[in-house]
Amino acid sequence: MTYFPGIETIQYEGPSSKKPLAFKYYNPEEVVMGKTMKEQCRFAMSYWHTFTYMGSDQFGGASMVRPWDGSNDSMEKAIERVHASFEFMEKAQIPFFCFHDRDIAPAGKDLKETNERLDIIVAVIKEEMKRTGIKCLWGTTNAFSSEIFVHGAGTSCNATVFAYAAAQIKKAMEITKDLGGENYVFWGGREGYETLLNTDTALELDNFARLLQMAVDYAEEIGFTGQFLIEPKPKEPTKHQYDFDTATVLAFLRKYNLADKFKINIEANHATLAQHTFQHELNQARINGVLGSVDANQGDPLLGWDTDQFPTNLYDTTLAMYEILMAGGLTKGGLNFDAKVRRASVEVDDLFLSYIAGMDAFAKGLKVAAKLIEDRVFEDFKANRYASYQDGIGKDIMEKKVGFKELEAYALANGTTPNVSGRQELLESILNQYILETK
Ligand code: XUL
Ligand code: CO
Repeated sequence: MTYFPGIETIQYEGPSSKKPLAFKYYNPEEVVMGKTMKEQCRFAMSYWHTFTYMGSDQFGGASMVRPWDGSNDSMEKAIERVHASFEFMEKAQIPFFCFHDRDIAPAGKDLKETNERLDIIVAVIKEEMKRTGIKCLWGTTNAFSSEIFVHGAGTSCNATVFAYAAAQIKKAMEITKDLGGENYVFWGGREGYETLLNTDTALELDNFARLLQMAVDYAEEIGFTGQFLIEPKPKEPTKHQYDFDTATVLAFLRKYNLADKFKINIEANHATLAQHTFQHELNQARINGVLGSVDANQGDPLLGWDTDQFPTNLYDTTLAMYEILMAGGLTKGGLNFDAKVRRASVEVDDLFLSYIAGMDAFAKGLKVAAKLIEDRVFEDFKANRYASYQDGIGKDIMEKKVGFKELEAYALANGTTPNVSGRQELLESILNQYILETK
């Protein structure tokens, strides 16, 4: 049985290839900065957008008919999806996948049946992982779609819903461990509020921290060694999400003594919803030592919501890979395409074409970023820009040898030296040159 007849494994053909179903820049075995592109990029497929999304949007229902969704039995359909998804990943050369519990198996009549269904599907996934060598980058819980989470999950005003969310996370952690998942993600789907008129933010945040501490304790108990990640997002579905951005999440983790247990999963479209650039969020995670993983996608500057488009903007992929390489690489993380084809891209091969577009854009970004770093383009410029802290009064400031009184005496005696140009436009044109010239 094949779900993608006529599509062979996607091969690297190089930048001059005109074949749509071929990689132009992603050459898995090519070495860039000491590792193969496959090792550097650690691409992952998002199970939900790729195998459960049918093209619906805020204004209309499904627009796609998928060959693996033929059965009327929801469990049979779930099993077919597993087979289709592994055939897809094999053919698209995607080495990892990410999933929510509810993506892989339909909910049953109660939690017990739901968990039994998960066990059945996990067994099928494990067989396919063994057959193909494809791995699990991360698992997570969908504690936002069900109507029981109208007030949130860990931040619900309803303690029985808190308990249910905890039970769901417990099971999702167990199956993620069973599948060898390298990380476990918390995206606070409805952990936020619509109005402060009915919300006890102090209690909700304390409870959210309690939930995360329980996850940490349970991981220790069952020997789950994957990295915990929090995925910030400022809004949507709630008006204000508690995990607004990296800086907010860091302040939260530090307040509740969870900072050494969690890293951040940065999503490009979430960064821009927070009025940051993708690079800003990656940079803040990097300088704080918490860059865990990446949800690779892009938003649309003219739309105010999370459009989850496949990433094709080379400036963004270059500057993202720059931050990632400067952080020492992805280590346990990966580039998960938390992205979906457009509603009108209704054909099955659009899935391949969109992943190829994203993988090529990041592969090119990786090569450009590596060259920029090798040539120390920004590093040397920055070293020179901040040189005044290398000696004299600057060095005294850095070494905490002076306070206000000494600095006042210095300013009275010396004034300031003239400022020199920040050369922004020069640097932007050098970046263009590297993007255009890097082969
Ligand atoms: C939602 C989002 C999620 C998380 C996992 O915007 O990005 O799919 O990545 O729950
Ligand atoms: Co995401």
